[in-house]
Amino acid sequence: MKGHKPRPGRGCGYALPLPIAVLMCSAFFFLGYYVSLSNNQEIVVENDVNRINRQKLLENGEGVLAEYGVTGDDKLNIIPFQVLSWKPRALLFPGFANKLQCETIIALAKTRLSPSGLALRKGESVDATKDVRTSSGTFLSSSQDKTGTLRWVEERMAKATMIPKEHGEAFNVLRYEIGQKYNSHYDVFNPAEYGPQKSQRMASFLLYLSDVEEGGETMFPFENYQNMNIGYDYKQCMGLRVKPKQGDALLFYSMFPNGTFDAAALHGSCPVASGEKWVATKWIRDSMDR
Ligand SMILES: O=C(O)CCC(=O)C(=O)O
Repeated sequence: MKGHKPRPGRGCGYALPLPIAVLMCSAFFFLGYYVSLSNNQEIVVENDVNRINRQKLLENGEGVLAEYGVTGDDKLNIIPFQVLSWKPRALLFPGFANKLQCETIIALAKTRLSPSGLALRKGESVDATKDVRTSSGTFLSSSQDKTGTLRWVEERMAKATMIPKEHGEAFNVLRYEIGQKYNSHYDVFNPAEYGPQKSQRMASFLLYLSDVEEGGETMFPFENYQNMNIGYDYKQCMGLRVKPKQGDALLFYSMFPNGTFDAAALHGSCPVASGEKWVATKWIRDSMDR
């Protein structure tokens, strides 16, 4: 019929009074919304269950092995770590080695200690630098250790860094007594100061063999590129400090991936204030040449 006014409540296609139509439309809307939400939740919950189950398997090292290559591993390695800094790139591996392993390495090194040496810059003398590093230490290679402990540590380090163990120098096992320290320095050898180099120490891996009662932290005074313009004297203990704990390991990179030196990798050992500090350092080279 022409001129016929639309009747109220045709919104859902039925001839209903407007309030009931609005009510019903809203009810359908909310029902649809709820159903879609609960479906999504089911998916999320299912993913969570899968993730948690997988996590449990990972923790037990079971049932989650991928196909591996000729040089790969038939087991999982679980090496927890904490990123301590991106500038420099520094990681802590808590509980990397156990007490017995640490004590075995100390016993091996103890009878061979002599005052720690320094690589000298052009024109530097032993006398002028004798206060820079006051610890004693010894170099030990894994072939000198019949217990197999150093070999085990070396292999675990290679896995943690994914740098083949052949890039590592012999372990430098150090003992710091009260008051002994290592002033801040770089592990890389700047050719402008040290002359041409066949390779560089791109990373350093420190395994703490003992706790230290007080002091003895490994320090990074320029962490986050701080303190670089304050006329730092290389002796003061400042910046990021890592407290030695028996069995923990510290890894830091002295070079960027592009092969240039990271100024933030300046580091040293704060003086031991109480107790004794034992640490095994392994310098990792960017090539197998020395
Ligand atoms: O003993 C430390 O914590 C640092 C050792 C160190 O700087 C080094 O061996 O190059």
